[in-house]
Amino acid sequence: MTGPDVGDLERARGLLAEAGTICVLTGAGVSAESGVPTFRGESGLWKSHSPEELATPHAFRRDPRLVWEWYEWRRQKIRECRPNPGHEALARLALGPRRARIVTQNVDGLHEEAARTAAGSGDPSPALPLELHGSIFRVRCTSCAYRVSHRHPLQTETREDLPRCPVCSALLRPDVVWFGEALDPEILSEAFRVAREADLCLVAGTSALVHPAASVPMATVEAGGSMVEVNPTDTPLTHMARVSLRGPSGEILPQLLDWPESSGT
Ligand code: BV8
Ligand code: ZN
Repeated sequence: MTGPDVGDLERARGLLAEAGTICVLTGAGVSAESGVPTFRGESGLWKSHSPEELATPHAFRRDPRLVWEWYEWRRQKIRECRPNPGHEALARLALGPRRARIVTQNVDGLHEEAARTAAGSGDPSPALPLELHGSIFRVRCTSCAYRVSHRHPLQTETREDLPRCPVCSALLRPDVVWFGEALDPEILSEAFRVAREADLCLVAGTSALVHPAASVPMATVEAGGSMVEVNPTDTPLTHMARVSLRGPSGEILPQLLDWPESSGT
């Protein structure tokens, strides 16, 4: 994978340097270099499983054991993954002097881990992402309001193994947003507010196929801002981007963000 065009990198750095506020939208591609499988593309998760079959309320109603088996398989893979230099560069940007918010479609928790590491004993909250699609390491009750962080391994061999709510004993489910489910309205409106107020939307590692997430960067452009994209391939957003940097985000984001002018230092 060759690196981005140097001229494009310079132009992107210039756009970052002059941006007062920055909105970042990330997708599964930002976690690819950490070893977390993406959804689409060559080694994508959807290659062996169709999203309709697993990431829908209907699938869970029909076969909760199969859906939990798939999520626990992903949780197991993600537990072994660490943030990569792309997550770390974004955390430094969001903790730095610039006003930058991270909005993510990812459910893997790697932005949060990078934020806590970058913050050290400081406050990580400016770099904690808005998680549009929830978290694979949180579960919630299918019947009452019970919701809790949940990282340890789950047995999924039989239906009796599946986790149940300690309050009402209904089945617990992964606290992620499935296809056909509404996103959390407060998180979604906050994400669009951040995008509208941003001078620049930095879009990294997303195929921009899933809505309403893929519409977030459009809100920046429609409000008069600009867009910079980081992705090895073209996406439906490429035509709206001032610059589209072709390459892996783990390499490009540090080159783009750890640059004196663009980080505002
Ligand atoms: C809703 C669950 C309404 C958690 C996910 C027709 C047209 C438009 C929309 C629709 C439509 N039909 C149906 C819809 C709506 C549907 C949708 O958008 N479908 C799409 C597929 C057409 N959306 C929904 O259902 C949403 N809800 O609309 O509700 C509603 C309203 C009110 C009341 C009731 C209902 C819910 C969407 C959320 C679905 N949940 N995941 C989980 O299991 O993980 S989506 C899933 O895809 C993930 O969350 C992921 O975040 C998301 C997007 O994928 P990407 O992150 O972009 O990843 P992908 O693999 O696709 O691409 C990776 C990219 O990285 C590629 O571009 C690749 O080139 C790049 N890359 C690879 N390596 C690198 C890299 N980039 C940088 N560096 C690298 N090294
Ligand atoms: Zn309950």
